[in-house]
Amino acid sequence: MKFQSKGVQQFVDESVALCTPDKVVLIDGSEEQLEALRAEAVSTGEMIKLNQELLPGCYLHRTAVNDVARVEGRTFICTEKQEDAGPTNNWMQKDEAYKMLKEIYKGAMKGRTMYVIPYSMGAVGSPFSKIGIELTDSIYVVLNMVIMTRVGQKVLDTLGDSDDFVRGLHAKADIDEEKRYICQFPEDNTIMSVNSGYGGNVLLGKKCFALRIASYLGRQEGWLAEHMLILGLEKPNGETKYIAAAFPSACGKTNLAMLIPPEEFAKKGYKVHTVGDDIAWIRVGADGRMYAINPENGFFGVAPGTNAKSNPNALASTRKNTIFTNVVLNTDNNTVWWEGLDKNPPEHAIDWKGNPWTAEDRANGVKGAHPNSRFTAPAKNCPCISDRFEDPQGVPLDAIIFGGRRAKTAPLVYEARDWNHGVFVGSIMASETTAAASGAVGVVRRDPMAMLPFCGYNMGDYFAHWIEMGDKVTKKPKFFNVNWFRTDEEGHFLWPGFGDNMRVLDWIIRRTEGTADAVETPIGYVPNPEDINLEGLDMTTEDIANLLTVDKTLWKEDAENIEGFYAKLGDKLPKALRKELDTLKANLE
Ligand code: OXD
Ligand code: MN
Repeated sequence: MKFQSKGVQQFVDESVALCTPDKVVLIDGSEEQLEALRAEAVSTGEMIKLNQELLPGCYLHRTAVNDVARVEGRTFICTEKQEDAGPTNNWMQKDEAYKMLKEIYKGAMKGRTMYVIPYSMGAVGSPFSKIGIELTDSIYVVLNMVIMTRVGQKVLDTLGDSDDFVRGLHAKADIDEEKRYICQFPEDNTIMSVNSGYGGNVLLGKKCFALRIASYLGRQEGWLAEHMLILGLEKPNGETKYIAAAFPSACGKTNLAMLIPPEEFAKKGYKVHTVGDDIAWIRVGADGRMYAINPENGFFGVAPGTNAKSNPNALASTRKNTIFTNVVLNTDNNTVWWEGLDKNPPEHAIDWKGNPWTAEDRANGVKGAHPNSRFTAPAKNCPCISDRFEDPQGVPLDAIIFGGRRAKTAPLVYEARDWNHGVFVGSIMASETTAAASGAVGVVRRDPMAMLPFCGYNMGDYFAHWIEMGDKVTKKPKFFNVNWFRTDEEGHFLWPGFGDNMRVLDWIIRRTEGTADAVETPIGYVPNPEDINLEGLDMTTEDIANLLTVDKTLWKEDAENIEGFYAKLGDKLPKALRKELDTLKANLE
């Protein structure tokens, strides 16, 4: 196999010598080649072809039972010095990591085929875009990458003889948990993933490249790679404002990105357009504004809970050319099902482990789909995909939102005073553990900018990079924090969420335009209850007032917790953030 780029040639040759596959196949992106791979995966049982009338182009895959989620404990940032990975990442010295990994990869593809996937994160040729080469022995990975990224010969043509690409080597090996490693080498533009076949660990364009490697590249090159959705909010006058928003995993990013406005808003002409649901690459434009692209080409969404009410746009996205992972197979009509899809679980079914799933299992509370089961759906399937989804220049941001899951502390929404305060608000993002997760309830986990598992370098340097970006962004977006998860004394949610989140987005946009009011509190600007449009919602301004309170005692506790988190960063903590924390404390006195 011959490549124009010497770097690609060397990477492929060395990886073939190490993994010794029987065959090497270049993925050219042609439908013919992909169709042959789908047929092969079906013949070996790696994928199940679903009902082609009801779900055209759709397939089901089941992972190994020990391999169902990203594994943060086995994810490493491998650098020369530990300080460069920082206190929030697992670290391995990079030469030692290469040595250890090479032993595991040795001969790992014997009897298998190695697929060479040239892919672009971002529209091919966009100035924001970056190229990767993933080598994998999994057809499932190939077919998912084809949905999630732009794949094929056109990418190699764009790369030409350049060596500027990210190397990704994935081998399933024995799916051995003890030898599972997801290693990023940001200093070498390299990713090595072994002994897993699950999405986030093996679709190397996503978390490994578009966040961990890209965040490092962004710092070198003066841009930002963020764990953010991007949406366009169209107003009745036809103008569209763009918002990027960061939330920890499992806080409803995909739902917010595809929000359907409540009837009263829809009637007036408000619409939401999805640009991205998970990752944003952000650069500063010549006009001093921030511009964002979604580097992905599809959605790797959580299936359970997705339904015609919670997210009709996501559901519609999965009705064709989609790969389902670890959901229920309905054997009566060869379609799929998951908990929370509807109230009619299939009578005859196979669960995500491949076992019969019976009425008795259901009565005993045995779940049919894995809670982290997924759909991989092409972005262009989404009924509300933005017409600027492919815009090579990105979309200009008017607001950046941070959010988390807090029962009491954070109000429904508040606005930061300025850029540095906004960065501070992002840096103190946190979620509380819920009863649904194992372990103690109400424990605060700090997840700055939702990047805790995804920042490819020292978190203190990352904060400093954000602060420094403020000098370049002369036309600054405004920063906000939202919390859809505030509860009453009995633990009931106080805010309906979903489509009604539009009411908060509306206030946010009006704040960026200077047409909505707010009051100053110790933590920032909070709306007056009457500033939130409640038309058509069965809530009083008093209910809203309850959602907007800022309890100084709780915030003092939180400030102590932030202090503890910041202490971990040592001298790397930017002075500007130290100052913001001191201001918060003073405001609370
Ligand atoms: C994801 C995550 O899968 O953040 O997007 O965990
Ligand atoms: Mn995510």
